[in-house]
Amino acid sequence: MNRLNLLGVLAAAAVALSAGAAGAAGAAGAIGSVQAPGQASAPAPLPEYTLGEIKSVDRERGAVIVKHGPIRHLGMPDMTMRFRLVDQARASSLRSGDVVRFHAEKRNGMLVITEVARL
Ligand SMILES: [Cu+2]
Repeated sequence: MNRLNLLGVLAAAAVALSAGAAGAAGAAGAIGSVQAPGQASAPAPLPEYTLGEIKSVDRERGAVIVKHGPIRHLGMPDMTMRFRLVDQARASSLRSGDVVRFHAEKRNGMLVITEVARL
């Protein structure tokens, strides 16, 4: 299996996982109606994860270049691009060639990675 096929399989698995988690959260919400006063009634939306491969790491600036799959919530097709890491020290634990699952979002007009895990 080549690397692109692997990313495709991982992407499908991530979608299945997030769908399962959302389903479980929905079911728990319907059954467990006990809530502490003052708590928000709606569960926080689950972050959407994207699969990618680290192409290079900029430790000085806490940024990475990632070849990533489509990111629906950002309206982005698959591409290779640079992201800043919110936790810039995290760059030191990432290596070129790592396959990762990450969450990206726009903060102050800049695209950043808020969470990243090696697979
Ligand atoms: Cu992109």
